Amino acid sequence: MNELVVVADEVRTALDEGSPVVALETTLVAHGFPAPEGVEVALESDAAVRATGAVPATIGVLDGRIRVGLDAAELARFTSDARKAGPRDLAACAVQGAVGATTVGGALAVAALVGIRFLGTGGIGGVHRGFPIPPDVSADIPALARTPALVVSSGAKSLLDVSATMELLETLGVPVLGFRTDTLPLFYSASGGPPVPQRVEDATEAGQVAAAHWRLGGAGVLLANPPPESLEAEALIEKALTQARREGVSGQAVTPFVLAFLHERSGGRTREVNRKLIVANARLAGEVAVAFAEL
Ligand code: PSU
Ligand code: MN
Repeated sequence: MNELVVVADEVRTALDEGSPVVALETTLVAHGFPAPEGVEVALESDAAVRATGAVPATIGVLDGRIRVGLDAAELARFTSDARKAGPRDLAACAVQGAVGATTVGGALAVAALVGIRFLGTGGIGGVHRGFPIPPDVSADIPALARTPALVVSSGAKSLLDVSATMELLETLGVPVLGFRTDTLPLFYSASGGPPVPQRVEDATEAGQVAAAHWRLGGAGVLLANPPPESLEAEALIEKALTQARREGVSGQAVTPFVLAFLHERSGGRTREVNRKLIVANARLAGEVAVAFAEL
């Protein structure tokens, strides 16, 4: 295989046997939470995937290699000074020996390479609000459009233009499945989002739709899972975005800036909800991976 990519033994064995595997990204570890909470969230997600019977495969760049499957000591290296690694950044991170914390898009690019079909995260990136100049559309979206994998998230992060993100997903032919919901969850809150085109009632049905989509030549599928606990954060999000603009924060730095602002100004409440929904999404990704393997 590709010597740039190192797959942990446990993950390799599971893939060879056709056993369920769930990819997890590392941007939320490095940039989504203040240390050491990112690593704690990663370990909780890892455990949640294992509890379903699937094998977790956390993806990041370390020591010149794209690594698939990371242990606790390796996860601890994804500190806030890690590079944020989207699809465009993987190669340079590897060549330059930088620690690369993968986004959903970055992790999907690796998943496609090694044949992983499921990924859990908090909220995917999407179209940023107000169509800024230059426009800011997360690489998560085109990665979803081209990768045959199902991503479980609590919708798109609500700091985005969520309706525009839904429209773009439709344009790119990405099915959005509401998990026991008719509307797209808004990351921190379960309600108030745009309608989803399809609703599924359980992990098996989600696995069946994904399998059918792939048999029809389709690629990414988004399974939108409402957060286990809801929080109204819109007023704070607007403040955070204003502050980001005032400070000239742009590009890859916007999402971590806004999340950190919200975590601080909400007295840690957004952090708590964010943490719980990430773990819940990892668990659901495991359940769908297991159901898919049994189809
Ligand atoms: N979900 C979270 N916290 C995060 C992310 C997702 O709960 O920090 C990360 C993911 O890695 C996602 C990225 O790919 O945010 C999107 O960043 P951007 O909008 O810059 O593409
Ligand atoms: Mn961006």
